[in-house]
Amino acid sequence: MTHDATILTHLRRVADTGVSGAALASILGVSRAAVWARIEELRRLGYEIEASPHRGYVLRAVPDVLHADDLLARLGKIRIIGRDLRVFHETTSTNDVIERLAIDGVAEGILVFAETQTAGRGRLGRHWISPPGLGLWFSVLLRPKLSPMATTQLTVASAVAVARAIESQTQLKPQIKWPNDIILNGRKVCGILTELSAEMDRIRYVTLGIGLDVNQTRDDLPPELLAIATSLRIESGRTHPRANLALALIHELDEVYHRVNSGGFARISDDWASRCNTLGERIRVRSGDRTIRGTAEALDDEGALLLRTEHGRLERILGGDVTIEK
Ligand code: BT5
Repeated sequence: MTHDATILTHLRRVADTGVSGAALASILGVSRAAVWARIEELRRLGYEIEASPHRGYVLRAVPDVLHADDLLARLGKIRIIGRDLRVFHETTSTNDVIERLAIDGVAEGILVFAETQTAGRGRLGRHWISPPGLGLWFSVLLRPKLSPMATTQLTVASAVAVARAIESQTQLKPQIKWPNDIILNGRKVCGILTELSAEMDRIRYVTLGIGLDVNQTRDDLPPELLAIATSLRIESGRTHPRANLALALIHELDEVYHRVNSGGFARISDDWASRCNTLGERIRVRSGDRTIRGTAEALDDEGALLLRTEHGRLERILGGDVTIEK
């Protein structure tokens, strides 16, 4: 654990009682002046740390920033996702950063957050709007033991994980629109971008990118998103500490990833079905330059959508843009 994370962990533990500079210095094995310098740095990041002659240091408020060491220190037990974690102030796209780490041979499970992205992307090169400090824009490196055909399982499982985390942290009830949207009140609050590097029968790595709109107000949304997008704040009427959400997301993602890797996709897909707003509906799917209409019947064991066409044929769809037809 880094010095900052150790200091924050102790400040949280002692709460109002406070901890002296001398005690922190002895815990860290550094001088009191060195402790003071770290406290100053944490204050600069927005942590409100009071210093009183009687009680020592007391943590009064934490800022809504993502601090890699603090997140790691608070994470607790995980299997793979969250083994390592980095936070960028700004990057092009967190998927780009993960790709570079993957090519360098970094082990799976590392997460990269960015406070803002200058070239955040959706599928088919679409732009993903990622304003500073208002959302969770992050990617995870995965090296799953799946066939390339089963990558859709990861998107579906991640959507379930995101929905579970939103529900536990906000009490909102998100729905999932196949394959990669999380919806609140008919508007998109989160998108998932799964990018694959594979050989014929083997996945080299998967970059799982997730964008969750957290604390935007309607005024923060650009005009082109007003009708289609929302945020947790808009839907719940309050702001949400992003660090808590990030920790819940990591735990849920780690859990579903373990299940997918150990052949437990069927259980996840049951949960998916109960949260899905697409199943049973008449839908239109655009996939490449093809548009198919029919009723969304089920998900198969690779995560593909089974669509019953007007002619009674069952089509298996691996990806595309879904519109629900009224
Ligand atoms: C997605 O694409 O929904 C996948 C989005 C993945 C974003 C994450 S952020 C971290 C990581 N790094 C990246 O560069 N990307 C991932 P798609 O289904 O193609 O939807 C894209 C469409 O969503 C756009 O064309 C807009 O209409 C809309 N959109 C853009 N920004 C949005 C936002 N912040 N919230 C809701 N909708 C948005």
